[in-house]
Amino acid sequence: PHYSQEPSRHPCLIINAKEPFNAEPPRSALVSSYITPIDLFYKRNHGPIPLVDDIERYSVSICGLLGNPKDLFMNDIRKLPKYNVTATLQCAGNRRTAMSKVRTVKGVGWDVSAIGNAIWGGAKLADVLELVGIPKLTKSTPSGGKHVEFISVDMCKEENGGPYKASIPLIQATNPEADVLIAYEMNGEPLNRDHGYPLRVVVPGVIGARSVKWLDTIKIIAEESQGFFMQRDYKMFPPSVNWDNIVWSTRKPQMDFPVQCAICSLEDVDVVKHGKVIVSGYAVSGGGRGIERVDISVDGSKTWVEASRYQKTGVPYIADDISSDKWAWVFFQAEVDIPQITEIVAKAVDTAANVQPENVEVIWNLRGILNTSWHRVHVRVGH
Ligand code: MTE
Ligand code: MO
Repeated sequence: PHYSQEPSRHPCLIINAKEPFNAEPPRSALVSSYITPIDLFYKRNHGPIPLVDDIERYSVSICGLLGNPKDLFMNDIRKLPKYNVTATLQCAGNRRTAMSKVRTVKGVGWDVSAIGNAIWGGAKLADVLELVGIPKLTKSTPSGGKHVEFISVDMCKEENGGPYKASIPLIQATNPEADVLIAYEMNGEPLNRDHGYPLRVVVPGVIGARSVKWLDTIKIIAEESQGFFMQRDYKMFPPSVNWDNIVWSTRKPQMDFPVQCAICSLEDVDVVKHGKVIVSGYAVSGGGRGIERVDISVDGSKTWVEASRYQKTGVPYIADDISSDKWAWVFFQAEVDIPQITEIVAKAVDTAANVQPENVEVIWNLRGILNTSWHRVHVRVGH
């Protein structure tokens, strides 16, 4: 693989790995706007960024278990109804660095910013599949338990130089309400190379690993994808499993992400002026579940205050309201009085009353995924 044709990137990004390029914005930049600017959006790659230059000839082949395979060109996709879906993409490895402090885990280290919220523009996968004769999901359509595999053009060492692959169940792919997109725009601009130009999949509410970039093939298959990133990565194992006793086939590929939150207005160890501190950050849950509550403690979790929540500045967020963005994060904010030296803690509750685990130890796993433990920052009052 060669890294001589990488795109240029914003100098603010914190680089966690250079080749393949993996980078995240500083915490404070992450929460400076509800829609994450493209150049500050985290970049998560497993190989060099592909260069698709002949857009006229670029096509996506739809094949596999169907009677009528087809190559779709950009124009075919653009002719379909266009949807703009505001959705938060989160890498399963978000907050991995903190998990690694308990016991070493394998994978690129990330602080709390392997996450971003964008307006994805494109066609619904359900409409694309209809073009090859696969009906949209209704109560009576049997899916036969099939899956839809997305195959890219990038080359990953985990795939022995082959392309990145992932799959989702056909019932999700054909459900218009699931809002799975074949996206060609991000925040109103054509997708850039880092984020999947010319086409990428966006699977809202699901770990970022299933949102395949640089899409080349959509394949209808009988079982879930046998690709590396489905079968030997991005699975959640218990703390007892280590590299000597791991049996990959005992677990399912991770899909929805659990409830998560992080404080982004403060870093370890910030020195703050006496008195009031603004504690702000993001909260999000997978599977389209909204955020019910965010609790903040400044006394080691003895007492809590509830933070205010919003998506649009100045408008209180109401979970499950039609005016709220169902697949998107929620920003929270609270003003607190802090003692001399303290740990500030944030934890979120989603609309299914799912809570975050108190400690990272209890969810430690060897691949370091889904660190959704209570988020803690240490601050000190100075002068
Ligand atoms: N798609 C391809 N083709 N190659 C990749 O390496 N990484 C996945 C996913 N899609 C990846 C991919 C992972 S793990 C994540 S978290 C998201 O893309 C990151 O998307 P972003 O770089 O646009 O933020
Ligand atoms: Mo990821």
